[in-house]
Amino acid sequence: MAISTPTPPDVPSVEPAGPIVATSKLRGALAGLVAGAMAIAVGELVAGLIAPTPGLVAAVANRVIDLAPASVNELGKEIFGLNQKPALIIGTTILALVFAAVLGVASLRRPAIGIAGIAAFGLVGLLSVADDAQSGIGGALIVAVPAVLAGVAALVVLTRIANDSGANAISSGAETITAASAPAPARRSFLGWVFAGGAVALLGNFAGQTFRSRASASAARDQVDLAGIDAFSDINARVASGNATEVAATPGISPLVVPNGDYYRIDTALLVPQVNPDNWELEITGMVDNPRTYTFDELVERANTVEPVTLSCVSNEVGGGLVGNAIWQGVPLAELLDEVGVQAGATQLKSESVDGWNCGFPTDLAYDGRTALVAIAMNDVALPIEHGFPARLVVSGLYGYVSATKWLRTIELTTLEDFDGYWIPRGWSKFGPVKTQSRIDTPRRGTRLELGQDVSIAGVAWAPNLGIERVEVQVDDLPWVEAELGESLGVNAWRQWRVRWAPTSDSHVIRVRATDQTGFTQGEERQPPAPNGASGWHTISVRT
Ligand SMILES: Nc1nc2c(c(=O)[nH]1)N[C@H]1C(S)=C(S)[C@@H](COP(=O)(O)O)O[C@H]1N2
Ligand SMILES: [Mo]
Repeated sequence: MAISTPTPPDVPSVEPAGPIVATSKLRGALAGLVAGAMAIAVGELVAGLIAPTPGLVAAVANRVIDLAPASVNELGKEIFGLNQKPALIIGTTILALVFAAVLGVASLRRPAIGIAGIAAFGLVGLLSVADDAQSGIGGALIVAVPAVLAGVAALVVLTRIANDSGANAISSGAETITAASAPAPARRSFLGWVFAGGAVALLGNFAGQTFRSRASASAARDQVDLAGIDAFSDINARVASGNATEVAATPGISPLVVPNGDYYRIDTALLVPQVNPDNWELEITGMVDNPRTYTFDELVERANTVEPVTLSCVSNEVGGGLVGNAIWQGVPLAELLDEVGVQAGATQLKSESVDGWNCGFPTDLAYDGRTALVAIAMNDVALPIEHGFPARLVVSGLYGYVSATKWLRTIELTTLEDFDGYWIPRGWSKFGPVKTQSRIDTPRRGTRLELGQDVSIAGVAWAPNLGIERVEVQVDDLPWVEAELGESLGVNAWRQWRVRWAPTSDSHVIRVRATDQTGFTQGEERQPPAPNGASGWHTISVRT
């Protein structure tokens, strides 16, 4: 029976000539460091995908907390306060990476040591994850096995490259002619691999965290219980009766209340902020007598105001879709402001999101009787994450860019002079009252109709905080005709409208204008969205 040699083919058969010099130790350490980072990152990535299963480091840190004597945990809490857990995770990560770097150095001569070390490291992680209340042995295997494989692969590849470039460096010292040119590319390619590996590890880690926070925010959102609030039943009855009207039934007309999934979305967030309300508070600060914070649960408990409000984006073109009516539930802003005691001279209410976006509007407007809410729900459910979960501002009659901060974190009372919101230096007006507007939803522009066909011209009109009084339609040069209006949900909500008409020639131009309850009628003159909102009559052409 033939017995194969015990030396695996990937072990370098020749050890580097001479003593391992300091630079090659450094290479070994870097190789180990990157391999360790790769293992952790792959674990994070996989665990993030199957969250709430913890990653390897967090699981180990949790076990340390579980196993440490109470006195040690008390001391940790004293030193790090609420940051005890993050501090422990950072500490565990550093220890693991140092361990990996040492393994890397050892692996230069004996790769088996590195492989065994990473496997041991993975086993500790596996047992810790398996022990976690949020996981089990299945989740632990799913996290730990790919992590160990990735770590071992990275270690084997990198130590081999490190040894090759080390060998080059040494031989080049001995040679005389090629010495100058030989080592540089090898060293550079090793460092190239280290950087690439490090970058991949960072990216994997970041992706894992992103998946995890997404899971935790949506899990928290699913648990929000709005059942205690019965103010909905009243408004829902009004919406139902509004939806039952003939105007609302016009094919192609915008709904009286836009479903959350169809609601326009505008923000600067590349990645939607994923906020777990357990780690969140609303802070009201600045020129107030008693600055304080509110937890999400406090806000939910006090969210007894339910109001339909039509929000609009200042960059909405005439006839555009960046506008929508929804039913918002929240706590009146004025109520919270009274609790903190706004000081005289605090002329601007600044608000900021968890991701640093901000805006501001005159403080007076929170007190002039309009609907102004710290909203926690939209159309009967907790705010959708992309619409600001856990809380946002909704202020009737102001464009979103000056008022409607999503993922709200801070309200700060300041002065109009002392602060300009995000969009102000970017060319938009400091003040953003919504312009009274109307839109033709149907027929669509360019539609082919039949001569004499019974056509419903229909759409929506809005003048939030003022209310729509009248909508009129003009076809070609005929007199303006007053439209039939759908149900009113109050001055803040858009109003559906309809006119019945029959085409009489091969082409027609249709335009609409609204009059609000101050008596103002939209003018014909077209203004672009910048700097303070588009104006003009929405006008379409149709053919037969
Ligand atoms: N945090 C944050 N909130 C924000 C914005 C933003 O960029 N970031 N954009 C505002 C703008 S310009 C508008 S029009 C509204 C849009 O709200 P919606 O996406 O829920 O329709 O959100 C406002 N709130
Ligand atoms: Mo906007």
